[in-house]
Amino acid sequence: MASSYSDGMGFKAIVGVFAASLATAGAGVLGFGGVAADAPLENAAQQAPVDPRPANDPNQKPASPGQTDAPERKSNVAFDVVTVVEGLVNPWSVAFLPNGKMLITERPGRLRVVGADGKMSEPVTGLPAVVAQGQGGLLDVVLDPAYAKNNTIYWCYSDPREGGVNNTAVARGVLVDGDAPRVDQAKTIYQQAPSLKSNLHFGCRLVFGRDGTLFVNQGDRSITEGRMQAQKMDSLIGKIVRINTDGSIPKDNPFVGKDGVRPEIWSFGHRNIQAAALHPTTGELWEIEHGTRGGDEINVARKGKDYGWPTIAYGVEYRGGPITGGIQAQAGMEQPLYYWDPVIGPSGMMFYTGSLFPAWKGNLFVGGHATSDLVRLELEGDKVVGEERLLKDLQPKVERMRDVRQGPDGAIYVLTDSATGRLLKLVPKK
Ligand SMILES: [Ca+2]
Repeated sequence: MASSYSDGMGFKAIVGVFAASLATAGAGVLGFGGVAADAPLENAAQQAPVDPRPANDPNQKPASPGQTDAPERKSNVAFDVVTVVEGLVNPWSVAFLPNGKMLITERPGRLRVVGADGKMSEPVTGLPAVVAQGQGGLLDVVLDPAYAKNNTIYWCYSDPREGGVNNTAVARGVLVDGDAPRVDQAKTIYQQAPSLKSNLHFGCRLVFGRDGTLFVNQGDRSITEGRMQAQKMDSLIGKIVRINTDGSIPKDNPFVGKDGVRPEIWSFGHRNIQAAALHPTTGELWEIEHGTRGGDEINVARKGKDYGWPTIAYGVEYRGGPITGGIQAQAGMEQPLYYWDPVIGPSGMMFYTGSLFPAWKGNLFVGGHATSDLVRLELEGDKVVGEERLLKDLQPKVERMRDVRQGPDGAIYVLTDSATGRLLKLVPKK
């Protein structure tokens, strides 16, 4: 039943069933753990995949060894889970202000300033209206790299357009904190075009490159009309775009000056990106896409490259049946570094660089929205060599993960997605 997941929509009905299947699966995991305790960890780890559920698409084969099903690697790191804030309505993104406070978006359209003590402000005023339907609403929020000087923030959201259509948009503004926090000079700097009538697959994560340009990681809007544009270069659907902070286009974008190609495009053939981060060593953009059923995938989004959607894809349609031509590879199209089958429903990611958890340094953490866990990946260069699932037994209730970030204190912060969502903080066990 968990395979009914379709990235964020209408699966209240399956949550209960999924919790039950987790409980069943838990017994298997514990049994494996018992074996591993007496066996060399490396040997045991090479044998068992981390996710005991059956594959969504048992017929597909990875293009290269290790591209899926990394072995389980238990880190045995002891940590406490602290609730920092509760009572958030479908929180989507958290950003850390230099004064110890935080910004948190709630998908229905509210931006909150939250103190280190968990005290939540009234909604920040001055933001434009959003389409709060389906997967749409107020999504990611990030600070300007020079925030300490300019107090500027950027957010992406689902923008209602005339005629009942909408798109993913990015706006900027100056945050004025206080008893009644507000954003001044709010200005939309980017609109995904064309607008479509859909409440799905808006993406969206914002990531600053080291050169100060802004990557907007988007989706394909789910409907066929959008999906088929992921390979069309006169459309911004299914693309990662790269813009300057005033909305202008960097001169070194890959398609600047090419006839019939939108100059905003950085890379193309993307399905729905809700997780992205800059690699701390290489400075490259990594992103994770909600794939098909059996095809969530990690990519390094490189300049001008084609990531294949919907021509190639791992997995099958959520409604059943093959994707497009049912192929997973084609010359000229990039293979994902890694894919999940069964899917995790990825939302939110970060590379851990802090000092609170030395054993986790360099690991990639990903929010499991469908699996209601925190996925920890061990990397060797751009290869995933081990996987662990944390927070599966979250108390007092199992919750879906929407965002994961490293705080300035080196703790790991996780936003949970529900009508009573929380900001959690993982700290070393006392
Ligand atoms: Ca792909």
